[in-house]
Formats: sequence, C-alpha cells, structure tokens
Amino acid sequence: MKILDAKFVQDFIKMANDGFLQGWHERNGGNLSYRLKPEEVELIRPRLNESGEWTEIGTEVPGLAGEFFLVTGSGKYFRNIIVDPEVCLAIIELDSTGTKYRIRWGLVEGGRPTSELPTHLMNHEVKKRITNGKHRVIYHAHTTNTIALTFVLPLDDQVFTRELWESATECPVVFPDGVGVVGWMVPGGRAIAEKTAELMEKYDVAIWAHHGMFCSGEDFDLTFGLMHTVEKSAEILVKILSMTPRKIQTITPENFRELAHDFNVTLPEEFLYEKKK
Ligand code: 2HA
Ligand code: ZN
Repeated sequence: MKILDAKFVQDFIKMANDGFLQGWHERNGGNLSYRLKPEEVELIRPRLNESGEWTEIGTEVPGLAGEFFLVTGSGKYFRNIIVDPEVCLAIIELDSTGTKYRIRWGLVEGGRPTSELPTHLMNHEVKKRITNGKHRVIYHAHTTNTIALTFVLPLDDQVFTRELWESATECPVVFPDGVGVVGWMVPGGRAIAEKTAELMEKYDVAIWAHHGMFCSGEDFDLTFGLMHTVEKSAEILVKILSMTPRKIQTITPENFRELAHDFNVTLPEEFLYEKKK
C-alpha cells in the first residue's frame, strides 16, 4: 500500500492540520509523533526506503528498541504538512539499543526528525510501559492560552490542575490525573526531555512554562481532544482573569467529589485542597 494512503498517515495529517487551524502552530512551532503498530509496519514495509545511516537520538530509550515512528520534521511548518507530507514528515526506525534512529521514508528534500525527538521518545517510552502499549501519540503545540497562564499562575501542578478543572466541568473527567508543569528550560535537549518524561509517569499532560504543552494519548482523536480540552479551559480562565481577580462562584471541592462519584473517575485529593479566602 502507498504509505500516504495508510490510515494512520492520513489521520496524522488531519490531526496536524486541525492543530494548525486552531492557531497552535505558528511558523515551525510544535511537533507530533506516532508509534506504529506492528501490522502497520508490515503494511508499508515493501515501500520503505533502503536503510540509511544511523544517527544518535541524544538520549537512550531501550524500551523502544526496533520500533517505528511517524514524526514531523525539524523546522517544517505544520501549515505545509497537508500540502506536502513527504517533505514535512518522516518514518524513522530505532536500533536495537534505543540510542540511534534512521530515516526509512519522507523528508524527501532532506532534513531531520523534530528537534524535540528526545522528549517525544522519552515520553513514548514511559507511556508504552505504564499503559501496556496503549498510548501511541505524543503531541506538542504552542497553545496560546495555556502559555499565557504560565505567566500569572504559580508553576505548580496542583494549582494548574485545580484552576483548569474549575474552568470547565468536563475537565476533571477528561484529565482526572491532572496536569504537570515544567518551569522554563531550554527546549530541544535531553534535560527538558527527562523532566517531561518524569511528569508523564503521573500525567498525560505536561505544560512547558512560556512555551507550550505536551499531551499523550492512545490515538489521534483522544490526544488532540485532550490538548483541545485543556486549552479551551485555559481560554476560559484567561477570560475570567481578564474580567476580575476574584471569582464570585466556582466548582467547589465538594462538587468535584460528586462529579467523581457520578462519572466514575478518581480525582486525587491533592487537587481538592481548601483555598485560602
Ligand atoms: O519548533 O516547537 O519546541 C518546534 C518546537 C520546539
Ligand atoms: Zn515548541
């Protein structure tokens, strides 16, 4: 089958374009990666390129040895993915040690996988382990309202989770584990990848202060929907804070406990603290 006709490739392109249409991908901002299923690798194997040279990932992900990923290219614009996917995307294969990759498809005008490859792969490694292989998508976007909040809220997991939960009733149901926050760090390297992967042990969402967000999920819809829900809630909170520093009413800790009961989710008590008046 033509690689571009494979469903996972089409779904990847649609999700990338949906993110662009949300305004989350100015210039070359953001990146997306998908861990292929074994049957998807077999489907496209006859059309993969001959193996090129191995390149260092810049970190170790032994838990992903031999896996294939569809990823966005470094410096490529999300705007252009739907226009020319073979220029903007790549399928990479990892070696048997999880320290190197090689390009097996795409980037036909040259280039490298996303500059955030260490964070993507370290997140994939954590999520593959703790979800028994269910999670396959890692998504990074420059979500405007969530970024704005990192200038006015304390960079604290409990505060961010609670404020986002309070801003839209669906939030605790969509991300019951909460969100993690990474203070400002230089992007693109191993240090920010390690910090983000640590948070991914506990959360499906990691916010990078003054930069953007990472989400992990089982498939394209769930991962995009998670990012969309967090960002929508952040937008509401930005509007609230733009009107007034003080909410007159809100969703209370007791309300959250009722919601958890009726929707059959577990909401950790650490996020249901009593606020100082
Ligand atoms: O330019 O978003 O974090 C791609 C990025 C880097
Ligand atoms: Zn970024």
